[in-house]
Amino acid sequence: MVSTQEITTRGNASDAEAERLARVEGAAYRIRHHALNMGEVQGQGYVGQALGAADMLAAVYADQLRFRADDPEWEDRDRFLLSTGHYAIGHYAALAEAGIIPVKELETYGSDDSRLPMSGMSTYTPGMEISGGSLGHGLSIAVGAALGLRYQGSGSRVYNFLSDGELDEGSTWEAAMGAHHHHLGNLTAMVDINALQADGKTDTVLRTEPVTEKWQAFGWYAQRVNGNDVGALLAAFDNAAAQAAAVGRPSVILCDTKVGRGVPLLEDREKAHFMRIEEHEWQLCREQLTAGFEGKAAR
Ligand SMILES: Cc1ncc(C[n+]2csc(CCOP(=O)(O)OP(=O)(O)O)c2C)c(N)n1
Ligand SMILES: [Mg+2]
Repeated sequence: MVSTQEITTRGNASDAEAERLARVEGAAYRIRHHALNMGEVQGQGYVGQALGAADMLAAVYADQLRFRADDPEWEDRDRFLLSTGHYAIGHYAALAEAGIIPVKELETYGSDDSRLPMSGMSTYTPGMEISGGSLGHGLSIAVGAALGLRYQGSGSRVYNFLSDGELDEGSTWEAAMGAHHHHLGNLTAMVDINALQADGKTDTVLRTEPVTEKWQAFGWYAQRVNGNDVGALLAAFDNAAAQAAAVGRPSVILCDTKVGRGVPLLEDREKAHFMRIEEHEWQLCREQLTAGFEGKAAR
């Protein structure tokens, strides 16, 4: 028999989970909105990636990462390393959502003298830990950071955001081996598997599948999820945390995402790597995004 006390506890737990889910989904919606506004400043850009990865970024910034918005260099912060400099537009949107940079500043995206250049640079932007334009180096830096933090006795975690294109790079796999060798339980990698690269579809550029088995073979705790399902992402982070605490293994969350997610007009666009969006389309994109979000909330 289940006691009243247990039912109340379970009820509270599910209320807390529902609140957690709504918080992260709300953050993802605003990240998408900011990304569209920034894209409009330039009329084009890596908007499709930002929309596709918004749920991953929201799960990190609204749920996982320990940081102080008013002190981005706080020593005890967790580190979020963006490998893919061209995803900066999505990262800036997440930094604004997290309160690390002002929302108003997003208007300067890609302009002369802006702190928000089109490719992410650590010297320009608060909260941007590395300059990631040269692909395939982020995981190596993350391994060094995780190792260094452990030597210092720090409890901070390191998160590395990679793209599926970065799995073409040998350096990514060298770093993966190093992380396992050093038992880096304080390291979590997230890979945006949007099935796309600059030169075309990932499976036509270089076949990297079966991806999950590869990470497992390199000694990582690997999970593959729908990266546009916030509930699945949060569950994967919870599993990864339990795993890290139990055996000190690095974890990777392999996230299948859809380029342009949340804006039907952009979801099936050709030349999605660097999207050109016409002047009259931006408002329509925002309306589609809001309609989708409100429709979901009403269900
Ligand atoms: C070392 C290196 N090689 C090539 C490039 C050129 N480049 C820029 S973006 C990109 C595509 C990489 O794949 P991915 O990040 O999965 O592309 P997306 O999903 O954004 O289309 C390439 C090859 C680069 N920036 N760095
Ligand atoms: Mg890709």
